[in-house]
Amino acid sequence: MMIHRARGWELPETAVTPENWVLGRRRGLGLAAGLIAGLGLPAAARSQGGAPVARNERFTPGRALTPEREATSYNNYYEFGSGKNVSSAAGRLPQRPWTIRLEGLVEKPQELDLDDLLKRVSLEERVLRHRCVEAWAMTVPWTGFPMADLVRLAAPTAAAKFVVFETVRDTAVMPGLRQSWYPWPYTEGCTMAEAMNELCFLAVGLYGKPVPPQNGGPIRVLFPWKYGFKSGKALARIRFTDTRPVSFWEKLQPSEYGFWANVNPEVSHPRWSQATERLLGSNERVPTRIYNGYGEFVADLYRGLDGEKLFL
Ligand SMILES: Nc1nc2c(c(=O)[nH]1)N[C@H]1C(S)=C(S)[C@@H](COP(=O)(O)O)O[C@H]1N2
Ligand SMILES: [Mo]
Repeated sequence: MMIHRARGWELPETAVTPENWVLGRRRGLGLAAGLIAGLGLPAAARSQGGAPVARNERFTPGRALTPEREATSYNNYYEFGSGKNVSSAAGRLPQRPWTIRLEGLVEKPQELDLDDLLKRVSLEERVLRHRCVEAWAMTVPWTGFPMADLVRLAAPTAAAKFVVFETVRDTAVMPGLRQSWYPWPYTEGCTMAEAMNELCFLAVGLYGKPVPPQNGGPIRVLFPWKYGFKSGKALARIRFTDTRPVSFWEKLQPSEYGFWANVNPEVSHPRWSQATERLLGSNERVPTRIYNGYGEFVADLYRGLDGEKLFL
């Protein structure tokens, strides 16, 4: 029997107003239609039960949307520099044609054209909270599809235990790649169970438009319950392996960044308290929640892993 428990983010919160909800929803649906038109998908793929791209209401954000301008102008993207103002530099990254390679321990290694891939999945919109380890946060509407759908396309073998997400390495437009002390390409990873979790999402749209390059266009992964650095941008390769990958930040600074990186207000980063977070576009600080408030969906993934550094 299902017993309804209040989810973390259903607790009263100052930022929520009915206006935000109504506006956000209408705008989301309207612009999502634009996104699909913009991606050039066939008409058949556009209508799903009447709505162009329906918002999945299972992941209620419990917070006001971050203004689009803030979310798209305050970014972390080290390939384009270590500052937050990378949108014009990232704008030089070509978004099409784009291919993603599925490789490693899979039955069907393949190189997928992104637009072909988008014809084979069904898109939905999700408003998700994002929490950077630097203690800022945003709440934005993404369009995309569950990572589990891509895993099924790749058909990993029984030996696959981990998934590795690799960002494109485009030396022509990414000046950061010349900084040879960084372990390029930007690489992140998760367990198979995490990749199959319904919250793990591949985003191709943001605010109903293609994901802007600075936010990880044309396609990025999202782990909304983990610190933002896990959510790699501009994915070129997705690899299935039996070995736990060492990711970009973990290679650079293993005392500060680990493999799991689940959000936890009670486990401080060596340089930042994680107790609260600043909402982009406002002066407000709000309490941070364990698993970024998504514990109901993901806490089970970590049962029996008590010896692991789950929050680093
Ligand atoms: N390829 C790549 N992906 C990346 C990063 C990066 O530097 N390069 N930064 C990460 C960090 S630290 C955060 S907080 C988020 C920021 O996403 P946003 O700019 O869309 O807010 O992207 C993550 N993904
Ligand atoms: Mo971050």
